[in-house]
Amino acid sequence: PSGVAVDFGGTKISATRLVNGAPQDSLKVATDGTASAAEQVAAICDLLDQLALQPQEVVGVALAGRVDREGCWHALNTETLSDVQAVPLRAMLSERLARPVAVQNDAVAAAIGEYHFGAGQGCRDFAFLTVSTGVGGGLVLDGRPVISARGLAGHVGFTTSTLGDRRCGTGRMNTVESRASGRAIAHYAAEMGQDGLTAKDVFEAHLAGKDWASELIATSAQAVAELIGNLTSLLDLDRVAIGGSIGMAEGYLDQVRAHLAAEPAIFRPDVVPVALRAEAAHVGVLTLR
Ligand code: ADP
Ligand code: BMX
Repeated sequence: PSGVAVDFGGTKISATRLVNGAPQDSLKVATDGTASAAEQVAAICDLLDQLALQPQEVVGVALAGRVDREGCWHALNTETLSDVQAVPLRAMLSERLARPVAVQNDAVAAAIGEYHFGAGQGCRDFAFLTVSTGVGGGLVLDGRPVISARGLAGHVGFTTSTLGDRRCGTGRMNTVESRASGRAIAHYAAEMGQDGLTAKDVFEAHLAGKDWASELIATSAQAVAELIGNLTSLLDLDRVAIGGSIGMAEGYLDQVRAHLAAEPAIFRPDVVPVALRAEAAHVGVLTLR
């Protein structure tokens, strides 16, 4: 696909111009989770302005949070985005940019991108999981993306985990996200007395051989493996691709596979790395339209 795509995550917002799937210009800024809805929309427009849209250029925006059938954007985890509720993003962007704009959840978009151009090619029942600020998911079943009217379908990070012991920022108890996400890793690190660290810092400490950090990363990977077993039981997946900065970090996928190996064979799909890396959601949101 070609066009300009935005990927609005809980930690960073990226914008890329793709020409026949190849990234050309690229920009990235940090997300301000406490900014007002108007400021979040302004941040998206600012990146698009910097990329100087051509008159006929296609635009797509993938975002953390659910996107409903009307193109309205709502955060589920309000610790990640505190002021994003019922933001009529598709209408606002279409008017401002004077063209139709595709708007979709980031993990759903990435699932579509991977299914057509990446690690999901050639399979029928596919899931993409992102282990990043949150734990997101997108499903392609029998070759069709699963997209619901309220935009909640695919939010597999909000199913529960046997490893859970607290609430996540949606208010739901014991979710996979509450245990496995970047926010969760930072939370449990602070609880262990390692204050002010990001999940990236914890991951680096793990790679440097710190046991407390390795324990947190292993628990995250175990929760993700349990999630994959649960999803396979429910949906009979052929393959699961894992992305996000934690999901793509060194050795993480192997840890997920190692935990999954404890499951009976029928609950073990192929688990593979995201092929389009950080471009998966960009590619997917431009494939949607
Ligand atoms: P977003 O959630 O904005 O889509 P990412 O996929 O980069 O963005 O995920 C952000 C989370 O990943 C944060 O918790 C951050 O601390 C963590 N992170 C970023 N880079 C790395 C890395 N190289 N290794 C491990 N964790 C990382
Ligand atoms: C959360 C949720 C999902 C999102 C996922 C990954 C919010 C703000 N986000 O589960 O909609 O797809 O995180 O998002 O409710 P990321 O921020 O980790 O990229």
